[in-house]
Amino acid sequence: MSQAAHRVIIDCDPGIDDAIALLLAYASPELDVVGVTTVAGNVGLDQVVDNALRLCDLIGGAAAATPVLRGHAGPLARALRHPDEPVHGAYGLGGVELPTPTRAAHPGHAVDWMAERIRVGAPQEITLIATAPLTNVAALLHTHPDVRERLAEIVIMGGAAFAPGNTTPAAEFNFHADPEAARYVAEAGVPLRIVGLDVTRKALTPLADAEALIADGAPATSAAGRMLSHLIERYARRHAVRACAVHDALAVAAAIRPDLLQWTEAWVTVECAGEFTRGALVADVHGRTGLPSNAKVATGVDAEAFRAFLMSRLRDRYGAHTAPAPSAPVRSAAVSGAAVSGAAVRSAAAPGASA
Ligand SMILES: [Ca+2]
Repeated sequence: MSQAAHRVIIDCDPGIDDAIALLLAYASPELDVVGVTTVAGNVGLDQVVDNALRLCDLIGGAAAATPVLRGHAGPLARALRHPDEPVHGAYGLGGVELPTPTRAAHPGHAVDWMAERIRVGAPQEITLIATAPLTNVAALLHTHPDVRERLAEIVIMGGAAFAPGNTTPAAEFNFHADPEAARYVAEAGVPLRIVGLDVTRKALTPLADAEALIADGAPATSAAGRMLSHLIERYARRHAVRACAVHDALAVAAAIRPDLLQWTEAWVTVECAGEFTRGALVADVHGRTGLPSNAKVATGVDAEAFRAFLMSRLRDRYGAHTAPAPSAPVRSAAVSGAAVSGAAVRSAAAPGASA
């Protein structure tokens, strides 16, 4: 990893697209992932912690030593509502069974760990990438307000400013799951980039890419391909297209290559009380409120460039036929690391999130 790598904490709820997001982050020399924090969302907290640990083992190298922390088990101001549809399949990873984790979660609570890690770093050293309900992030900014000015930025996968929701007609899953947290983060005064359904639905990964990853055959590419295939199957039933959005991976890409997207400055907030609009992202792009911008909202994306970026990063870092590069010694460790049981598909029903 280069000296210039940007330090990030990834707050996630794996989740297939979280899994691809983690794979992309660790495949990107521009990022140094210093911690993976977890929060209930796509599936319950125990499952997302377990999945995050399994994914870090699968990635190997630096990931296998990155602290993985348990965060909140549900929203602070309302009951946890699991998704109605098992979009992410059994256990949240599309039925792809990864080996039992080789370690336990890092001791302590994710929120306190984040606060400490941000404090010991230089100002603006850490960017937070949030790909789950914003419960942990809101708790962090509320309980430890001093970290607000020390964070470089929060890149959020969430919301649908100018597009239909995926949980209700108005709301995207992460914001709908904990709208009070989303609103708190939106209005907390930390620089925000919001990557919502406006762009993630435009940057689809086609079945051909999933199949190419499976065909590659290395543990991580194969697992990624099979998880994506599961998501594509689900997506095809609803949207009649053999492709899927990989929401969280686009948020990671936005942290690395913001030039892949178009951004609009806006004052944003999140509706918490609406009968039909609870969890909706409200973006004041025309200055109706007179309030100053508090976020950059992604409104467009170069879908082909993102697709090529994601595939090349996954293949270069994890592919079976890629020679290890001298600058990335962890590459060979990941490829020869944890085996994936190709045929193992858990069949138990488990909650998943909307796609
Ligand atoms: Ca997620």
